[in-house]
Amino acid sequence: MRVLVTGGAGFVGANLIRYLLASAPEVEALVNLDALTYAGNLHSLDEVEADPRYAFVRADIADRAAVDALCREHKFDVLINCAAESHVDRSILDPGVFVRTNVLGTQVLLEAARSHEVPRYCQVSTDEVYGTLGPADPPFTERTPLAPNSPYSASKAGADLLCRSYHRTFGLPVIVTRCSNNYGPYQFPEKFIPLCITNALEDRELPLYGDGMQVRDWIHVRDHCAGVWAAATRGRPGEVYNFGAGEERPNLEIARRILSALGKPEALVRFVKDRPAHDRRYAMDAAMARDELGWRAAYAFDQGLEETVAWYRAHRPWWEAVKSGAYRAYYARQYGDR
Ligand code: NAD
Ligand code: TDX
Repeated sequence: MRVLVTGGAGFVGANLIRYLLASAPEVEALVNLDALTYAGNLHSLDEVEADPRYAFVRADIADRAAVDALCREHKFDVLINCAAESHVDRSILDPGVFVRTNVLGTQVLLEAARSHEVPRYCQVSTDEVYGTLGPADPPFTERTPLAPNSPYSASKAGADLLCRSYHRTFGLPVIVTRCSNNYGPYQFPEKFIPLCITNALEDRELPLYGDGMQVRDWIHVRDHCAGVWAAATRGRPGEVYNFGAGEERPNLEIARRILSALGKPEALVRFVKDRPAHDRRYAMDAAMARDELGWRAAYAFDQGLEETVAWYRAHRPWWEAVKSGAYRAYYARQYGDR
């Protein structure tokens, strides 16, 4: 299979590429298209760079000519779109770039898949499109109405609806996956778990929004990647598949566990001003993925968090270069900076 992964220098994309090259022998060629925004870090792919099946192309998913040329050249069997602006807090500061990449960029990819007759298109989406849950509500299913609350989740919902329309209108074989919060190696330390781990390692405070009792359904990124590949290759076109591990935890509990795992004092927890429109709780019903794709999460949260803490401990150069901005100097040398 010839596979295009967009956003492969990001957290989910880099883990997906590593997962496919290690565990999917059917993948004969894999192209990673990434614009290398602040969130793209090619060092996350250092170990696969020399793999003859792998190639990197720096391009923007909203650049129709670049995407077209790539699809024409490679005749992909599967296109998996992981490229996105992904951080809720940034979407509150600057919503425009989220609409451009997440909505327009997705439309460019869908159009390219249509004109080059790519047989499978998989859109990697998120639980955030469903909005927020109360403490006693049942988890989100694929039939829960979309009710996004941030510019980020609204732009992802817009992309999901474009996917639906390309399936309905043009018969494009599109599959949408929606996953809960991921954690694991190579996650940018602006996100909650790596922020807590790296701050704790530096003896800095852990900022908890509001009362710290917001709940997320945490899943290891490798379980997400296995689900994306199962859906991309075996999912029913036109369908949506939810992924989640059923591991609901309040943020405060996670911060405390990280401090305890690293032998740091609880006094490092600092309550700060809440995020506007902060979703209180996410939880996913993944029964459809289990029944149709035979998928289930393999990681228990306690084990996964322990491994993740150990990974950040052992990979200090990776996250220090991100936090200091030194990773950008690498691109300046290789590609000319932006
Ligand atoms: P990320 O921010 O770590 O990575 C995004 C990648 O996309 C970066 O490499 C960046 O350079 C690239 N990119 C951004 N704009 C681009 C553009 N215009 N053209 C080409 N490349 C561009 O994000 P992530 O956490 O890896 O998330 C990837 C996808 O997975 C997103 O769509 C997100 O909604 C979804 N998702 C993530 C999580 C999670 O917890 N991280 C959970 C569920 C769903
Ligand atoms: O400094 C912080 N303090 C804090 O309390 C940060 C960065 C976050 N938080 C809270 C907000 C959330 O309740 O932690 C929780 C997790 O926050 P994020 O890591 O920003 O994730 P979230 O907003 O839940 O969205 C994530 O999951 C779904 C990803 O960023 C999305 O890309 C994905 O779609």
